[in-house]
Parts: sequence; C-alpha cells; structure tokens
Amino acid sequence: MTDADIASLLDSADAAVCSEGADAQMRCYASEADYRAAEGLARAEVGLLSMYNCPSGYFCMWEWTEFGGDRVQYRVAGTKDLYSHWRDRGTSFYNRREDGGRLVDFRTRMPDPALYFAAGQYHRDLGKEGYIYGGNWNNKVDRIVLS
Ligand SMILES: [Ca+2]
Repeated sequence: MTDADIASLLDSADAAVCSEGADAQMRCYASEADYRAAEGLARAEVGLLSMYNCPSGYFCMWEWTEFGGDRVQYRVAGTKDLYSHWRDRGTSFYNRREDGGRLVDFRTRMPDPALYFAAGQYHRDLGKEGYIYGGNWNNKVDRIVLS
C-alpha cells in the first residue's frame, strides 16, 4: 500500500482500523484481518469481546456502542487531533494503556469540555455519559490526549 493509499484510507469510510505505530505514524486497514496480518498479530478470536481487538498498550475508540464498527487506536503519549473522518464519531472506548488521559470536544467561544479516563478504563456507550452543556458525549470527541 502506498502512502497516498493510506492517506485516502485515513479519511475514508473504507478504513476499518486506523492504528498509530511506535513511530507515531498512522496506518489504516480495510479490515481487522488486514490489520492483524500487517502487524504480525494473531487472528482475532471468534467469540472474544471485540474490546479485546484493542491491543495491549493502546487506547482504542470505536464508532458504535459496545466496541463495534470502525476503530481508531493510539499508543504514543501526546495530543491526537482526530482526522476529519473520525471527528464527532466516537461512541465507545477502551484505554488498554498503563496511563490515563482525556477526550476533548472542541467548542467555539467557550471552554472545550474534557472527559477524563484512567488506565485500563473502558466505556461501552458514550451516549450514557453526561455532557456539561447538556446531552451526552456520543459523537463529540475531536481530540484524544494520552498521558
Ligand atoms: Ca466535537
């Protein structure tokens, strides 16, 4: 896959998994199987909760509840501004890292709300997480900060 292919996948609905490498570069794959083959991981186990498709050492966020649908994942500490395809899209997460962090929603002319998470914490449905200006955290995340 060329760099141009990866760049187009990053912003495309064709990307099932986008993963940050140890070099902090993002790479996207059209399927879980493609991802696992490229990274040298064992095949996903049938029947295993999909939250465990999130590799140890990563923070993972999914587009649907219960760790379903497309997934974006990061491993290197720092501030991760989501690519346009992934903004306002996260609905569940699993922080399979040994450090915490926070999710951030960008707001115009008001403070950006943050939702803090601890090491090992997961959330099945951000639609059930209250949001400071009313409503909930579903489809709001624009930035992930990893400690
Ligand atoms: Ca937002």
